[in-house]
Amino acid sequence: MEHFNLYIDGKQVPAASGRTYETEDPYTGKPWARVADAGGEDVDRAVAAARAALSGPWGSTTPAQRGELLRNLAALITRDADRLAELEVRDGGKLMREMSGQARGLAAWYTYYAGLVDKLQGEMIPTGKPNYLVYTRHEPVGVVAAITPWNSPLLLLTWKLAPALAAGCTIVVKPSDYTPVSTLALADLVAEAGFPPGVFNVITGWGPETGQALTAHPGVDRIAFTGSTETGKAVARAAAEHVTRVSLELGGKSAQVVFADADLDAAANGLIAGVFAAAGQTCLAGSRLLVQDPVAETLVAKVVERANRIVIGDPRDTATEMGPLANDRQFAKVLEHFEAAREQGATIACGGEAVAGLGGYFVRPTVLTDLPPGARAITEEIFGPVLAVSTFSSEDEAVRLANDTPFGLAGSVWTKDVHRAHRVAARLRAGTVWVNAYRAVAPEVPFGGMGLSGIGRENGADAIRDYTETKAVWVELSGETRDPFTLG
Ligand code: TXE
Repeated sequence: MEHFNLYIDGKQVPAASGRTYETEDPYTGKPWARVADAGGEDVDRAVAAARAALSGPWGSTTPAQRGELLRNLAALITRDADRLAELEVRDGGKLMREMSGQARGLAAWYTYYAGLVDKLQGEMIPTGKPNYLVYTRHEPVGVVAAITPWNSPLLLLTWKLAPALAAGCTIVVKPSDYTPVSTLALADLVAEAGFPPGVFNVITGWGPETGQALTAHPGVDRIAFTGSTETGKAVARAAAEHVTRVSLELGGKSAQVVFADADLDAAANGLIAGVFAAAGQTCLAGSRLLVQDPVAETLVAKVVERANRIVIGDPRDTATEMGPLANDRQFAKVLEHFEAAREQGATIACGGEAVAGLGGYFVRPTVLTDLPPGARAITEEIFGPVLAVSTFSSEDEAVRLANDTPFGLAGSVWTKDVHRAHRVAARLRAGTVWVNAYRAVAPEVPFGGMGLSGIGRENGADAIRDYTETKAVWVELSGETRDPFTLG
């Protein structure tokens, strides 16, 4: 059993209460690490350290210096990518073949924001008042509370951390209770990169206790959350108390819309990537297939054939294509959805059951057809390897079905008709639409959702501004005294 402390003000420290809890390896279903269980006192300490760092040496770093620190961090992440990936696989059951690439890919976010940091310029604003010089400054918003989920802990943290550090903020992270360890390992690299103590702090513990205490803390200036829609609402309510700025990256029920003229082999591959990669445990999972009638049978047959060949097993084995679900709760939730689909009269084209004999939290890749409208598999985020199939006859019907959800995170259009591709991409109510592709993300490209999928966009050039406050400075030029009872 390995032991991990909190990381506050540049030091590893136990929880003030001395409490700890165990995290499980979802492949074995057995505990492998013991981590500190932070309480209110620890949250106070971490927020105080982050506040103090704002007015320490970090507060007076130049953009170029912050850029250099971010580049140092990128290099260290690349150096230690295998170890970071190993920790994520151990804690969350994700595939080594995906996570080693993902861990290496993180560096691109830090170098991208390192390149942007000295372009964060204010502007001089010409107004109708000639006796004023007016300009804006983009100042760091302050202390950022980052709450992250278990499905891609370091990637989803990086989407917050890289722009926040570039902007000059300090951070307190509360990783998911299920997968805290890789974030603690990152803290060592942040220190080694040369960021001063207090700039990056990690508190581990349970959502409704540690997470709630952090989001409700009056010393937090900005909350960046990724997780479920229900918890996102609780976070938004906590943020409202102190009118704290908040971004929410929440769930999804994204549709992959396949027209009859599409390359069906490419579409089948995109469907597999969209819903079976990471065992469907991604916010952007393409969990609904909307397929045009004439090709429905052929396409479903292709997906089922490939789904039945997916290699399930040890996530550390590079031959494995699908590992276990990340935790016992997720396992129970997916099995419950299999039952619901059966009760609602779905045809289980493949899967629909746990994998016997492997231990851990394994389920089979599942394709559901003949679902009645409004079936739970069509409306609810399952967060597992479950594809719900519906058919359509016209473009209008496809768009109506795709948008018939309160979520709006992502979606795709598969067609060879360039006119239709752009037309439908414009009509889908989602923050990301892929055309003849799925599951591509990049530091330069904004990502986020509409409706119940969230508020705000991560990534892209604007994300750095999202961690600043814009200040307008008015400088009176004439030196004369004005009438105090007129505005402007
Ligand atoms: O998520 P939670 P859970 C969805 C997915 C999954 C479901 C439940 O459908 O089945 O959510 O997963 C912290 N105040 N997604 O329960 O609760 C918690 O400790 C402050 C989609 O793991 O949203 C963790 O760090 N924080 C998703 C983080 O919130 C609180 C990714 C997310 O946990 C808190 C994960 C509170 N009151 C799950 N309660 C996506 N969009 O990618 C919990 N937390």
